Amino acid sequence: MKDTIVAIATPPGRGGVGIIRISGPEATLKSISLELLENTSKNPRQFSFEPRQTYFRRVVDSLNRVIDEGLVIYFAAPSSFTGEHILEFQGHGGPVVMDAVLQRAVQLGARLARPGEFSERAFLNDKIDLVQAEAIADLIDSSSQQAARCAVRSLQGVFSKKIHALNELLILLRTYTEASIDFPEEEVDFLSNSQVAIQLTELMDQLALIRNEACQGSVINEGINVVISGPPNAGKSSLLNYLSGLDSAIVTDIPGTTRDLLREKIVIDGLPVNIIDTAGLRESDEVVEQEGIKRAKVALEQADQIIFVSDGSEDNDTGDDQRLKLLQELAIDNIPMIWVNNKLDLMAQQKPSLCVEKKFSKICLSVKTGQGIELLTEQIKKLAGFNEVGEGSYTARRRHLDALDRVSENLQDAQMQLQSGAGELMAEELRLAQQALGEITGEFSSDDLLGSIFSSFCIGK
Ligand SMILES: Nc1nc2c(ncn2[C@@H]2O[C@H](COP(=O)(O)OP(=O)(O)O)[C@@H](O)[C@H]2O)c(=O)[nH]1
Ligand SMILES: [Mg+2]
Repeated sequence: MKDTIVAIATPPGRGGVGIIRISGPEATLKSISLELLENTSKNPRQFSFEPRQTYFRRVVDSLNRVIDEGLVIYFAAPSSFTGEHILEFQGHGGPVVMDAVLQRAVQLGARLARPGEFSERAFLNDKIDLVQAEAIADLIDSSSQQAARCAVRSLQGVFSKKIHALNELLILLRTYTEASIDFPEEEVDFLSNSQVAIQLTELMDQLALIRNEACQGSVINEGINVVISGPPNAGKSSLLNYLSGLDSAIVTDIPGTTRDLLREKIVIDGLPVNIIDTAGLRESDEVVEQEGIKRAKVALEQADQIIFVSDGSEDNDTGDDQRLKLLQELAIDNIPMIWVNNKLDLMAQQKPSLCVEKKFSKICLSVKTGQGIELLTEQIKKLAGFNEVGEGSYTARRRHLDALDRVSENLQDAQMQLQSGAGELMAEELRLAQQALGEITGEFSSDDLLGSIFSSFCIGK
């Protein structure tokens, strides 16, 4: 039998109301509640709460001294969030009083819940699937209105439904394929049946569509990492400060001011962006600066986009070749790059401009006056493939994209096997595809995966 868990569900600190949640098997939950709450009924050993009704009760300690008073709500299994019996106590939201109620529940036999354990139980009891469980955490963590709206839609099952529809198509194809392998005497020669090829193509088209939507969803949910790099004194830290609207980075005219990586989270029209400012790249004998440059290079490799900032006012035109050379040294395959030619206010030609080249786009702007900054933010959105969030959008995670990519690989291999007439090998690829698809909703999932997902949740959820 499972144990009974308890946690404070409201955030730490002072608040008007604090909520304690207890979930577990009927017998233990009831016995804990009987001791925890002051008894008011005529028959003191009777658990008398009707499900989903509110009751005003006092929480008492072992000597019957009142710890707190508030509302009690009981949810009977399976009609509760976890699918188990749940008792919620809404008391006063002070850290000391909440902790006292929590400790009393533990004293009576409940165990402190691990982070995400309520959601994990909801998942294990089939109340929600894994995508929905993740959406709960994403909703709580969402950094913009758009992200929150998308997370709610995932929570309501919009994403899961699409995965299920894909799974249905896959099952149909597998049933047919496996049947013709298992019953060769029926002589259903499925390999030469063009219907199979058509179904497979349809499946791959659907998958590509969902992959695209999920990609948007993951960008909205997890944001992108934009790393600012370039030579010293170009205005990198000034750019971080400007974009974040904060004075986080130290700005001086002394080259080599920034050493540590500085991170700020901003939201550009609903797109969450982690901006990382780095030490200017140059040869240096100084140990601290060398370490800063080393860290800058590591950050660059993990970037989703790189902003290369240069001082465009330095030797105006002749300097451009040198700057371009530095940019090319910095470029990393498959990471989009924006060249910000800064200090437009000091240049002869003072109009902001955007010029899209094959390997990068070049924007002339001034961080000091703010001229041309919107060209940069627009370009960041564009490179992230970020469109306005539509009514059907939902959040996804990188984990889901990885799984969808594996499904796609399996289907491509299946197509190849089909073309070369290897029925059994095709069937095996389809099986693997279904398994990868099942990892998304949690139908097939290892304990390690579940552990890593739920442990990142907050306590009490
Ligand atoms: N005139 C002008 N000066 C700027 C501009 N952006 C930054 N600066 C100045 O350039 C110097 C170096 O800036 P900083 O942000 O520390 O550069 P970093 O070394 O690349 O981080 C500072 O004195 C800034 O005030 C700009 O657009 N125009
Ligand atoms: Mg700096």
